[in-house]
Amino acid sequence: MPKSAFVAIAGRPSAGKSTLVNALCGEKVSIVSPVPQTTRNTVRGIVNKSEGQLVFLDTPGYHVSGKKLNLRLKGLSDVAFSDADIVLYLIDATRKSGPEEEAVAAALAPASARLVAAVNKIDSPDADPSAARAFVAERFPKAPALEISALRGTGLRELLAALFALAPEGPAWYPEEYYTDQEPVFRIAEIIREEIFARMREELPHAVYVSYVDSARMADGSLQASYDLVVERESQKGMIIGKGGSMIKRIREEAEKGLAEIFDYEIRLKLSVRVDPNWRKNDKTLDKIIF
Ligand SMILES: Nc1nc2c(ncn2[C@@H]2O[C@H](COP(=O)(O)OP(=O)(O)OP(=O)(O)O)[C@@H](O)[C@H]2O)c(=O)[nH]1
Ligand SMILES: [Mg+2]
Repeated sequence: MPKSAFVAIAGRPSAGKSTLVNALCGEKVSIVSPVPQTTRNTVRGIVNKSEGQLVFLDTPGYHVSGKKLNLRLKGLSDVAFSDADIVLYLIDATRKSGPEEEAVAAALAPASARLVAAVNKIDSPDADPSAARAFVAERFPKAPALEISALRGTGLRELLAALFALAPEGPAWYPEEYYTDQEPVFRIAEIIREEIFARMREELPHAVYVSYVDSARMADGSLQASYDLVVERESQKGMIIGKGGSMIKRIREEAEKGLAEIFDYEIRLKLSVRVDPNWRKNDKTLDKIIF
């Protein structure tokens, strides 16, 4: 009998969860950036092996804050941790554990019997894997603990073996050729957002969401897709447009390049910027974009 399991990836912002999902799937499933709190949705990545199927749930980095957006993101992560068959707890070996790491460990305590820990970024000269291991051994003494580099692909085979060892027998949830179940409209918005996260600094990336407007198939088979980059304030609008439109042009061009790697038809983007004051505090907007 083949095995199948939903595996929620848990960890602090920037621990490398999305990098890991992409490495495991061998495809660009979830966007990555050096800015903490990049992931805002539960993004699924599917891995098929001879043992069976693992469906990874990339979650928003666990950040405890009273802000409405953060509470929503934490809520998504909490649901994934409690629903999943297995929790894969990713610890960033380059950062000291502190209150934020303690909060993740506390949230995962109820899942301790179905938890695998992975110490990430062991390739980095700043990594202290033994400190991270000691932290895990104290909180989850019975959990398997591995050392990996999501960036380099080190230790992933052993990690998959540890996950399949915990996975129950069951049929695959998705056809074998699937590596994600995301709709194109969402994936395109995410690739645009990734370019914004790569280029904008400080508060700005967090103040943007990408909203689908419309799209049309052209006679040559390409897709013309329009999206709004929505910011919170007029001043941010200028920053995202850049001098003479240089920044938004760059975002568009780089996103189109990224999309060419994912889709087998050309996607041409039309990007506009609009202001939606304080969208991060607006329940209706959050309902639409956080899922
Ligand atoms: N050196 C090193 N860097 C890594 C590794 N894995 C991820 N990173 C880097 O860590 C940063 C954050 O990676 P992400 O994959 O976006 O992290 P995340 O946990 O998904 O972050 P959020 O979505 O914000 O919670 C990026 O700059 C990655 O390149 C690793 O194994 N080694
Ligand atoms: Mg992420």
